[in-house]
Amino acid sequence: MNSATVEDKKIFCGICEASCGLVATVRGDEILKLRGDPDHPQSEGFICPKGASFGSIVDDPDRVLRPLQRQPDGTFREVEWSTALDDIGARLRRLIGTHGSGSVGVYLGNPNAWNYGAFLFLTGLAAALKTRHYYTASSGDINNYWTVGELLYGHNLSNPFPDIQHTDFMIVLGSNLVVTHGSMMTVGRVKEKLDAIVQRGGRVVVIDPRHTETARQYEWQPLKPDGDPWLLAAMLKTLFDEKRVDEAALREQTTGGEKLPALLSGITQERVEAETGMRFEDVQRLARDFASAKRAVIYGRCGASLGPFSTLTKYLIDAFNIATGNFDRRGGFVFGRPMVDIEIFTRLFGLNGYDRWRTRVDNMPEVFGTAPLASMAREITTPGKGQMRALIVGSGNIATTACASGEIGKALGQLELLVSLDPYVTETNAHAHYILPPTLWIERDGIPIFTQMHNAVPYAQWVPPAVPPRGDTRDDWWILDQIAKRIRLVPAPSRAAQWLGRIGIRLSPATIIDLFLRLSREGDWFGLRPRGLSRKKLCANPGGVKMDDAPPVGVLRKRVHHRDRKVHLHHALFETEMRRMIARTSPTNADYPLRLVSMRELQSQNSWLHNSPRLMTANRTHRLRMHPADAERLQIRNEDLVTITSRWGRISSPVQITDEMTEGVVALPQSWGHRGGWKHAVAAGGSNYNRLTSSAPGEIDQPSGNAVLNGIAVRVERIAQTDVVAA
Ligand SMILES: Nc1nc2c(c(=O)[nH]1)N[C@H]1C(S)=C(S)[C@@H](COP(=O)(O)OP(=O)(O)OC[C@H]3O[C@@H](n4cnc5c(=O)[nH]c(N)nc54)[C@H](O)[C@@H]3O)O[C@H]1N2
Ligand SMILES: Nc1nc2c(c(=O)[nH]1)N[C@H]1C(S)=C(S)[C@@H](COP(=O)(O)OP(=O)(O)OC[C@H]3O[C@@H](n4cnc5c(=O)[nH]c(N)nc54)[C@H](O)[C@@H]3O)O[C@H]1N2
Ligand code: SF4
Ligand SMILES: [Mo]
Repeated sequence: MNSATVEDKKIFCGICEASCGLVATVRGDEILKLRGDPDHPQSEGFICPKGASFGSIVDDPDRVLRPLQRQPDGTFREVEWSTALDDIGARLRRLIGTHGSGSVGVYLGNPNAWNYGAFLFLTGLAAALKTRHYYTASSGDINNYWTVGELLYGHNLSNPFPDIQHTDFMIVLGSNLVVTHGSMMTVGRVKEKLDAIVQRGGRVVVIDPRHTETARQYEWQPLKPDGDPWLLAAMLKTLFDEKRVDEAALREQTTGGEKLPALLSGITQERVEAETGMRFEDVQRLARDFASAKRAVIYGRCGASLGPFSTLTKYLIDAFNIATGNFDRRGGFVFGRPMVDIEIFTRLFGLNGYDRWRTRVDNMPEVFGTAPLASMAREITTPGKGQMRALIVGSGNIATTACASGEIGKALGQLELLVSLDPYVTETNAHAHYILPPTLWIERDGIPIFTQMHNAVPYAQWVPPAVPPRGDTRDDWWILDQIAKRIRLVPAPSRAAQWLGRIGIRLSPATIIDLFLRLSREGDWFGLRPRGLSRKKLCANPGGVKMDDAPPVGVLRKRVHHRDRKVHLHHALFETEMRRMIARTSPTNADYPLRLVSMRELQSQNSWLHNSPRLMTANRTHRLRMHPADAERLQIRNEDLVTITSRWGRISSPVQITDEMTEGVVALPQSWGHRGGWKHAVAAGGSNYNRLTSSAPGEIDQPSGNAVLNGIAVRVERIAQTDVVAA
């Protein structure tokens, strides 16, 4: 019996971007309950099943609690930290000595994007190694944001987002907000916020090929996969043709706005109808309704970000919001009010940028200092100077989540050294030489450093750990620092910090971020602004401190980084993309007549919560969703087993016939079909969606290298149980 007292600790959830405020009821190291914190400035008591079940991950019997070393027979053996780290250090020193530090790669996966220490030290390590092999989960979904941010506003991280609390008309393009709680826009209680738009007489229009949980709540406009840039271009062209654009806004806020009509000149009614599946008059009506709403905004996410023209699509979303006079205005498309001025600091260290160099094998442009994951397998397998020979994975399951996942899986097996920081033996790190076990977010302190940039309600928060670390786990940043020390590097992006480190002054991530916080616009400037923020002040109020009721407006001149303080709308790159889009022929034909799209589920978080029996309940199975008319044509009945074949791969799945699909489109939850030591996840079965996707340079978004994971042309065929394709 645990004799410690029962305590409530205020923290925030580190699973998804919503960063909900939680109350953890703990007794010593035991997690008794996790519930929403009713007093949290943004999430106001909300919690989803993932957050509430996180205790089952922390105390998962399959969780790795000590460093694991792979043995010649492929099994893993527990070793001491010093044994693992010393051997990793020795191997890295040998590799660097022979092939240079550019032969070492780093991957920043989704969970560590929310882990400030890991984020800082993975970025710092890549910088100190001076390697071009820095890959992130962003090339699976937000490289197009980073690209447009740099080109339009002068910084990859510049990301205007909807002022959802004050808008009268919101178009949700390819996002299932009530399930996912969004991305690149942090809104607590998003469903209530959307409901409130309708309650105050406004409209929410969800544009999606699937009649999703979100579409069912509001107005649904079906769209063909990849129809987004066509729809946006046609809407914008309508407004230009009818002189409904806000000329004054374009003139005052941008340069290059006058070139938009020429960019859109190749958009024809016939193509728009063919590409979107919408009637042209409906496209025009939507544009006019939007333009006549007092305050309106388009928000686009994964459905609009994982297609072949995702940078062009993101550009058109921003251009549309700006041209309709909704940019930097209340209820429109606004900048956030961050507690830490990350944009300014990353700029000071020269981290932001676009196309400053190209990747070795595929000649893809660098985005925010990173190379696209699509190129990783070829960078491992193609010999020559700069070939990647070692990889440190900081929270990633890329053998499942990356495009052409089968290719990645094989290439990882060729690495001379693969080190994975991960709480599980996954299908990715089954190839690893070492698996190093990290603490999880509830066991370490936290500051929502990434999502604070686009909070619908600006607030600041820094929380202590709720429970002590399990087993012999260590913080990701500590592990990275230990590896760096053994190769005589300081994981820091600036030369000054690297120099300080070399003379023995190595700052912890908490000290670095506190320094940034105190020197930010909201900071206390070391006492000069007594009401400003510091780590100490925030830790004394772990439930979070509200900074304002809404994001600021009228701040464009302070927030755009270009010297002229204007949004740069004209870039030749968008003209090239527009031509490429117009020249594209349909990927479907008689062999591949259907389009496959991904699907997120309420009880999954990408690939990594599938080992929780609380979340992966017995009634959950992996199923391909198909429209009744398609099923009838293909003579498929509910629960029949089928193969799904694309130009790049084949997997199998049972079918669920449902009229939530549109005809011609099938949907399958991504990131199932596990292998490795997470037994419950493996037992759940399912197949790996991304076997059907491609990493070929011509098959990904050209400007940003972002993967194409939606709208895959496939055929579906009924099979017998004996023909099941392995995950
Ligand atoms: N088909 C298809 N594929 C997709 C997508 C899609 O929509 N469709 N979405 C893409 C998107 S948006 C994303 S973001 C990527 C995500 O893909 P990844 O970056 O691979 O991320 P996850 O699957 O979330 O988890 C990665 C690993 O992190 C580990 N982990 C969890 N917490 C921690 C921690 O605190 N520290 C460490 N070191 N490890 C931890 C987990 O055990 C897991 O193995 O997938 C992409 N893949
Ligand atoms: N429960 C849960 N929450 C999550 C995650 C999770 O795995 N589970 N993952 C987190 C991550 S990493 C991210 S990035 C966010 C993503 O958050 P969302 O962007 O909301 O993610 P999805 O559910 O993939 O939504 C994409 C939608 O686009 C539709 N779609 C597919 N193709 C097209 C197209 O060509 N055009 C249009 N207009 N729509 C299309 C799909 O049917 C789907 O409904 O969610 C985060 N939150
Ligand atoms: S919505 Fe996201 S942040 Fe909120 S409780 Fe669920 S997983 Fe955690
Ligand atoms: Mo993501």
